[in-house]
Amino acid sequence: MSRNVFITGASSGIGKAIAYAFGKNGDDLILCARRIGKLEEIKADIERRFGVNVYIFELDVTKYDKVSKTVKNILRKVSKIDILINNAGLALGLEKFQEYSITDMEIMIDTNVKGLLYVSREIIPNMVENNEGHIINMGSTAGIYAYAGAAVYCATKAAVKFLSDGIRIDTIDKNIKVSTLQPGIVETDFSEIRFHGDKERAKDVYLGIEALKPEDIANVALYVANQPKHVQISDVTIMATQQATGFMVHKK
Ligand code: 8X3
Repeated sequence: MSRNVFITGASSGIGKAIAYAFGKNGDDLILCARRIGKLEEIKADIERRFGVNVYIFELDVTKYDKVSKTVKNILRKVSKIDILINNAGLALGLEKFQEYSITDMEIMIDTNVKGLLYVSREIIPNMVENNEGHIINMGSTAGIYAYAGAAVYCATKAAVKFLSDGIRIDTIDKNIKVSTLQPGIVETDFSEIRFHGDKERAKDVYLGIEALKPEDIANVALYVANQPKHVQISDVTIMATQQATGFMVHKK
């Protein structure tokens, strides 16, 4: 049966791959991102390929008022959200903590932590009302293992893991599943964004390693979402074969 799947950060990378995977699976999609132009292209392509309904909304998850209004608007169109995939997130910078840009730190916290909780706080009451739902949060190996130059990014991803666990406890009697996916190195525009558009520096990150692809994470998200009603996958860590821990990578 087709489900309504709400995905944040759906215009590129892992979020976009997840949209395609669930669309192919026959689910209807509610896609949010800041770049509405990209979402328009994705909507047209997914609807044409898979014949599902795709609703798109311009959304900056860091703005609570906008999140609240947009979710109300969405719930007028589709009365029920079955699955929420909190994927929007980013890393900015890779410097020693004592030299870090305060703005970069704040943007990471606003997006990865506050954005996730704003969206969840607005959507979970709908799941509670329906007495079912599934929240899939995008954590990271960075939330398990801290690494140099990434104190704040790692802290935001550790926060994602604990928000998942806390929400799972608070919704235990409502048939709501909560899962955290913790990917390692995935080749997307992640590093280009982290290095403020420095393509050369971004390319170096993926040299000598067969990194994960966004589709690898999307497959896992779909697997997690397609379990029987009584099965809840709480956490999944996904790494490239050449990655042993968060900071231990074997480069050829
Ligand atoms: C992304 C994983 O190792 O590039 O969340 O920080 S890593």
